[in-house]
Amino acid sequence: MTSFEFALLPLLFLPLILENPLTSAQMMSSLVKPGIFRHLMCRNNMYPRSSVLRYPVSDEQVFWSEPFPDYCPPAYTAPHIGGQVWADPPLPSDTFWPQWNQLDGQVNRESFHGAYNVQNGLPLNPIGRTGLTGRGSLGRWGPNHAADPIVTRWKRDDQGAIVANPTTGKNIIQMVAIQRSDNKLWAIPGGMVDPGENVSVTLKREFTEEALNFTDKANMVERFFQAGGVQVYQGYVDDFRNTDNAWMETTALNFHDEDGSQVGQLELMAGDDASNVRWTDVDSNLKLHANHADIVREVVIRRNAHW
Ligand code: RP5
Repeated sequence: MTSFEFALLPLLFLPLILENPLTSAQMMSSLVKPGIFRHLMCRNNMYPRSSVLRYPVSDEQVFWSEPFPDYCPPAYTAPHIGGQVWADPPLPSDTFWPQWNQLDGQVNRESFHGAYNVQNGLPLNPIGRTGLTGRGSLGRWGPNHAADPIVTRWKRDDQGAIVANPTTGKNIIQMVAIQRSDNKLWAIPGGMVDPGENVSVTLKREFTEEALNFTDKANMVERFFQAGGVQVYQGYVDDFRNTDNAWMETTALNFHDEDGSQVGQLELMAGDDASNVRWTDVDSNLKLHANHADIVREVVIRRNAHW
């Protein structure tokens, strides 16, 4: 084999690299790593839909390994989650004994970041301090598992030609974004995984409920999702609802309509807990809820799109 042929070898594997998900270790390492990543959205602010102020936590005080003797966070669990079927009972309790770090009946209490610590009977946020104990408005103690469908297509002009950015020369990718009713921020149309539910079911359900509301093209949508997505991230979400004892984790998959003939053609309609929905150009100016923009960036890298 000549050195020129040898240099071309990686190209042979390119289709494989593009079609196969990264290993979960690779995916997590690129975004959120306990001991390195410092959450931002769940610190130094008022807890959403409450008058509870989080105890101040500086960048240096996030990790549990850093001594913080004065740390005295308030406890808060939103009254409206009491008695909900999707929520755990309060802790401590004589009758409720969650099985941490494992599948607990139908409820997945495992974290994508390995075993989390449990202190005084309560699970500890694997990233660090948030300035608040309790569950806030999250249903589960420990990880609250969500799924995020990143539905994309290429931006096209009136003639149907793909539009590239003049500076980078790379094609512009568009995603379906919803505006969340709770914080008014644009976001991936994700949602919570029900106990025992397969993530693929959650992904399609959430997208249909939040971005399509009603569609007479249900079969096409079904086929689009069944064709499979590419997993781009699995791990912690820097969600504004996180606390020291309850936090969001997600599995995010990219469903790409390459020729724009499927979901790329559908009329979007906000439903469920979304107040707006639209196709959004994706680039480095993208501002989304939590760390969703970082997750979407993984799609951009995989698709070699403009950023
Ligand atoms: C985010 O909140 C997740 O990434 C997901 O998009 C969403 C799930 O919560 P709900 O939209 O159901 O409130 O942290």
